[in-house]
Amino acid sequence: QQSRAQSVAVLGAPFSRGQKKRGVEHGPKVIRDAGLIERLSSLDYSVHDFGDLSFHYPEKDEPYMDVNFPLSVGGANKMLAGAVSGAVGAGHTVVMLGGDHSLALGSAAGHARQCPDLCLIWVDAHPDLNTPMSSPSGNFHGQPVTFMLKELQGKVPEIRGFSWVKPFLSSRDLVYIGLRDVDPGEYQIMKALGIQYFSMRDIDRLGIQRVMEVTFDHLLARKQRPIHLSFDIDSFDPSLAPATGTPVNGGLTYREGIYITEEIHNTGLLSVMDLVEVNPVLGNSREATEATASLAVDVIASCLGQTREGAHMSIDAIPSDK
Ligand code: 5AB
Ligand code: MN
Ligand code: MN
Ligand code: MN
Repeated sequence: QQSRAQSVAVLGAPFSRGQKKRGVEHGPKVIRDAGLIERLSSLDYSVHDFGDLSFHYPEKDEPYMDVNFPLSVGGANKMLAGAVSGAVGAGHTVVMLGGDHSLALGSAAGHARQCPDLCLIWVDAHPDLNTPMSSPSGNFHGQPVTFMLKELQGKVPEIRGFSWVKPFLSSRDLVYIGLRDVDPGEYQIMKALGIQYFSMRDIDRLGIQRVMEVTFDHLLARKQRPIHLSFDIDSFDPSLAPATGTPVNGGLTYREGIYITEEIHNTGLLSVMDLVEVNPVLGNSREATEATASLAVDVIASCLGQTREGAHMSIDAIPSDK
């Protein structure tokens, strides 16, 4: 059915300095506790759990323009880039567990070292496309895409901790899905670069099936290439994913979210995925936190081939007592 090597590497990145709320560094633990490894093993994969990266933080890490913790963010992403690159190079499909969304910079940059022709699907309430000058918060988790885009080279200042970063993505190789909270500077960049995006309003108008069709036309029609999926759990409606740092009303339904990931799996081209912004400290109850983590597991399993029509495990015949 699928031709890709079926071995999955799970890589935890317990990092939270891309924003100011504590707790998101526990994302990898709660997602594992929700049964991730067992779920992936029950699909047809050999699962390699690489554990969590351990980041070290400089004692002094003053803001640089509107980037808080520049040395921590730059350093963690550099380390993550090496880990992702290594895992992809070793033939794994990679699942990166955040941590906040600043980590997508390192994850995608490491992926691009092995797969320079990758394309990026960004599922999020937010485009994370502020520059260090336009950011309203100073939080780097609202800026990682800016540092990936070749067209924005020259718009980003040199920042301590970021000297290793080279833009690697063309704006036509990026599609956003789920947007509903876009800052003025972000909107201006999306329009100026002609970035393909589907806001929640677009999903209302077109339906999620058409959205995915146009997404793949846009990214894959010219040529088949590896997909990097960066999935922010806040793309879902807060009623489904309450335990996250920047919830926005009017998000994806469960069925829309899972349809997106099923379709990505069906391309056979998923190479690396990020699952970020699960923050167990922000759930109002234990149930709320567990529901969010369990949703994250569903998203990941669906990306890797879990279907709603029945598992396609290696059962060759209808069981009988013969
Ligand atoms: B997330 C905001 N645009 O830049 C900013 O959760 C929010 O990774 C960013 O999508 C949200 O601070 C970052 C207002
Ligand atoms: Mn995000
Ligand atoms: Mn977001
Ligand atoms: Mn499959």
